[in-house]
Amino acid sequence: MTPGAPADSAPADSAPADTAPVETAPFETAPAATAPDTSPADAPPAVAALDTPERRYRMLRLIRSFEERALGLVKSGVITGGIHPYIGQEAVAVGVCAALGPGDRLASTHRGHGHVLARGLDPARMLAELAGRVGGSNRGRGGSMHAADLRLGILGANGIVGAGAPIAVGAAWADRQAGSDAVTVAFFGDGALNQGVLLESLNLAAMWRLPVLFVCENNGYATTLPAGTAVAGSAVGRAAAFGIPATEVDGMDTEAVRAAAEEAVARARNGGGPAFLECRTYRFEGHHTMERLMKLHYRTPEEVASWRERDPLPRAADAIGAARAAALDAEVDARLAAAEEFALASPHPDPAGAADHLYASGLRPRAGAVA
Ligand SMILES: Cc1ncc(C[n+]2csc(CCOP(=O)(O)OP(=O)(O)O)c2C)c(N)n1
Ligand SMILES: [Mg+2]
Repeated sequence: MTPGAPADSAPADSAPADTAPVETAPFETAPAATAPDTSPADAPPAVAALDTPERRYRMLRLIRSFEERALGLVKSGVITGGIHPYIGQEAVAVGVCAALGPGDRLASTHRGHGHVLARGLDPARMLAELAGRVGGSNRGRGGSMHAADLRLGILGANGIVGAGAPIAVGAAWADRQAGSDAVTVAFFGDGALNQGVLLESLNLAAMWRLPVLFVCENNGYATTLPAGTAVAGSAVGRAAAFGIPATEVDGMDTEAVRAAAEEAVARARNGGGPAFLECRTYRFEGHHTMERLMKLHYRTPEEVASWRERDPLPRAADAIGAARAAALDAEVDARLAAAEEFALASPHPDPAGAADHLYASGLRPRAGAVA
C-alpha cells in the first residue's frame, strides 16, 4: 500500500452511530487529506558509478557546486532553516562511496548532502527537497537533514549526532540474517566520538562481526568545540578497544580514502567483521549557514586558509588533466542549472496534507486531534 492510501478498514467516524467505538485514540487509519504529491521519479534510480578518476572528479565537483548553489538559495530565502555545508569534505563521501557496490547501504549525518549525492541521489530531487518542494526526494517533507532513498541504500541523513551508527548496525544485522553480503557504512563526525550510542554500536558490530564500515569524518570541530579539547584518547583508539581494525586516513585525498575503504569493505563483505576509518578533513564553511550571521572566532583565517590549500578538488583535477576537468565542470554546471530550474518550478506541498505520509500504514491524526 502506498503511504497515505486508503486502508482496508473504513474510518471509524463513518461507522453507524450505535456501533461506533468511543473515540479516545488520537489516530485513525484514513485516506490522505490531499491528492498524492508529485512523487519522485518512478524509475528506480541508479547508484552513482565512481569507478574511474574522471567519475570521481565529476562527483567531487557535483557536490561542491551543489553546495555552492544551495548556499545561494539559503541566502535568497528559497531554502529556509539553514543547512550544514559539506564543502571541503567531499573526498570522504566520494572515496567511501566509490568502494561500495549497488546493494550496499549508508547512514548519513546532519552534514549529509555529499553522502547522498555520492551514492546517486538526483541533485534535482535533492535541491527540491532542500527547498521543501513536492518534487523533492522525500516530497519536500524531510529537508536537508532527513533525505533518504531506500532504493539507493540511503537509510537517511540524521539530525541526531551519532544516531546513524545504530541504524547502520541494525541494517547490517538484518542483511546478515537475510544471507546478503551487503556492507553498511555509518558516517559520523568527531562530535559523535563521545556519544554512548556510538560505543554501543561499535560493541555490537564487533560482537556479532557485522559488515559495518564506521567512517569518522574528523573535521576538527563539533560546532565550535575543538576535538582536541573534547576527545580523550583518539578516534581510532575507541575502535581498537573493541578489537575493530582502525585506520587513520588523509580525508582530503579521495584516492587515499577510496583505497582504505575498499580494503575495509572487502574484508567486511567476506565475513571479516566491522572496520573503522578516521578521515582527517575540514569544513571550509561554518558549522551551519546561520554562522555567517554570527561573529565567532573559534578558528583563525590562517587555519582555514591552510586547509584550503589541501582542497581535494585541484588534487583530483590534476590526476585527469585541466582540460578534461574543465569539460566536466561545464557538464556539472549545466546539470545543476537544470536541477535548480526543476526545484524552483516544483510547488510547495499543500498544508492540508501536512499529516500525510507520517506512517507507512496510512495512520494519521484524527481531525481536530493534536498530533
Ligand atoms: C545528540 C545530539 N547532541 C547535540 C546535538 C547538537 N549538534 C548538532 S551538530 C553538532 C556538532 C556535531 O559535530 P560533529 O559530529 O563533529 O559533526 P560536524 O558538524 O563537525 O560535521 C551538535 C553538537 C545534536 N544534534 N544531537
Ligand atoms: Mg566535526
